[in-house]
Amino acid sequence: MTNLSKLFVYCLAALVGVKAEEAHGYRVSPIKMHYFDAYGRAESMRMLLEHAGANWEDNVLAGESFAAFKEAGHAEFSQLPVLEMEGRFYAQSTAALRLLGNKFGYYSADPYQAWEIDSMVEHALDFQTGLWRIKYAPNDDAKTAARENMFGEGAYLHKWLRGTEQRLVRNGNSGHVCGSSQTIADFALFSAFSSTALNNMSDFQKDISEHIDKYPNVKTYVEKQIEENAKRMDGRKKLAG
Ligand SMILES: N[C@@H](CCC(=O)N[C@@H](CS)C(=O)NCC(=O)O)C(=O)O
Repeated sequence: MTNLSKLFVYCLAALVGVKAEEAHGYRVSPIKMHYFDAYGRAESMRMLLEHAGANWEDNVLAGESFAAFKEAGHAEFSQLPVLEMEGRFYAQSTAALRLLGNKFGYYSADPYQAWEIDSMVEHALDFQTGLWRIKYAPNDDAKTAARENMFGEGAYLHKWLRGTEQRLVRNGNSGHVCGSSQTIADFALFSAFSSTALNNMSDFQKDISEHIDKYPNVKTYVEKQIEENAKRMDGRKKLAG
């Protein structure tokens, strides 16, 4: 075979390959996480995508780029995060996390198991909402009151950690909070710890980490999840929260 014929055969094979890949959906654009430069409401999804080995990337928005993103109609409720996948834009972080869970095998078709998972996702969000109330309090008095509600004697943090501990015990302290494998509940729960207690740039690190030792199952869970999410933990940008 001459060099020219070899080149022709090579090009033909490459073209057929590309067409086959397109037909089977392999050559799709990366999944995009559109969010601000923060862990916030996007971190559980980023952890899932990294754990799944998905082809994904961050698109960090702020000011003008956020305005342009909204102007383009990509943020259905004018807020972030927005997950972009296969040409569609998905708002509402919990619903988008569940979508990823379904797509990548971190959710359950069983309604009772799904409740176990969803209830922990909400539990994790309650915790983060309490912290955001402190962080974004409109004035010093409101901040002090929100801090007291969260970290005061017998306040919400203690209820929250106790509830987390009990659920982990009920699940057999398997390193996962629901069942015996990683679910969106783990990404939601661990991302809450990773953004705060494990984050030396967080305003709340000390307030939270000093209490974790009182809950041995929570402590073990966090250690196991650090290993489970090592790829994300090692590779991610350091942010305050
Ligand atoms: N329920 C929504 C809440 C989204 C939300 O509050 N996003 C905030 C950032 S965490 C936001 O976009 N703030 C900017 C704005 O409202 O203009 C979700 O979970 O996605």
